Amino acid sequence: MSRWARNMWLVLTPALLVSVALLGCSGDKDKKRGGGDGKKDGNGKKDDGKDGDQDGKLEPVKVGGGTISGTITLKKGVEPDYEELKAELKKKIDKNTNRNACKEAYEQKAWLVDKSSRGVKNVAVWLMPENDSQFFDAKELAEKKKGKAFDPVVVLDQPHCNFEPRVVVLFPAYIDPSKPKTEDGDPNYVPTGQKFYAVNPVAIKHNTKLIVPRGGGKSDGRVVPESTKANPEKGLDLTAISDLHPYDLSKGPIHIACDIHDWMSGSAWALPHPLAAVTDDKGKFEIKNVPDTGKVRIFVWHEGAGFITPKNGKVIDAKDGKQDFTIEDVK
Ligand SMILES: [Cu+2]
Repeated sequence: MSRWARNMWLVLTPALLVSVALLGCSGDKDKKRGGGDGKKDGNGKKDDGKDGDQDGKLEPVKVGGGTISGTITLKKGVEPDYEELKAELKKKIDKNTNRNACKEAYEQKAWLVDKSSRGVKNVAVWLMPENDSQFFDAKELAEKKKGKAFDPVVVLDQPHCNFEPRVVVLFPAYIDPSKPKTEDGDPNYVPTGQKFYAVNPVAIKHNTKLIVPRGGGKSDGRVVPESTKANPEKGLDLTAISDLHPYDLSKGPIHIACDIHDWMSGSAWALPHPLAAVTDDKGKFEIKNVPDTGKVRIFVWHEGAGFITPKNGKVIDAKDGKQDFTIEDVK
């Protein structure tokens, strides 16, 4: 660099810095004008819609006394490849050192379809408020002021090298209605104290592993001490180990697996409220404490079909208490 160029640079640098600083100021001003401040100064109706969401405000939605129930069925003529599912399972089990103890796991459990009604078992169904900027105020349900809204102890048993239940909906935390967001802008979750125990009643080893989607806690896997449904606290408290909390459910479920038996598979959904259910062996579900008015979104998911509703849910009237869905296709 010549001396002239160096001198010019020395002169220009402060000038450049000043203009960058000025640009920065006006940029900030624009941001404020288009963002949250606009709402307060009455600067037009445009601002209280989408910009409000960008501000990340969370509005509580009251839960109520409504019930939504229904049946999830598999479309007539659509059949999972049961033979292939069984063959895959058998291949994995036969290779395993515990093959004799795990023989009862030969029976596939991914698709449990009732022969006469075609109702599908183990479909997870849950509700969410109409908009992402809202949350169900589940504080009273968590504190059991409104009857038993959820199971404080959920047990994941594995008596035959299979998880029982195979699909669970959990309620590890609710959003604090008095302060829905943390200083960092994340939902302000309050733990419900719900336990999610893995137990192992048999002599063979299982290491129960949770693979948790981003934002829902940490993935972990460890050997389950000998324990039964009757004394689940001797097993593993998976909620505590993985620090489970609600997350963006469009990412899919928490996958439950076992490193020792690679066919073992289960799914868990961690929700910020208990307005959720898993279908029984006739494909039936029931969700209580549904808001008395307004709209909600319903979500339906099966491990062999994925989301039956759109990933963002289907908007329904909260009073529309009957919700049946048909699984049109298998993965
Ligand atoms: Cu296992």
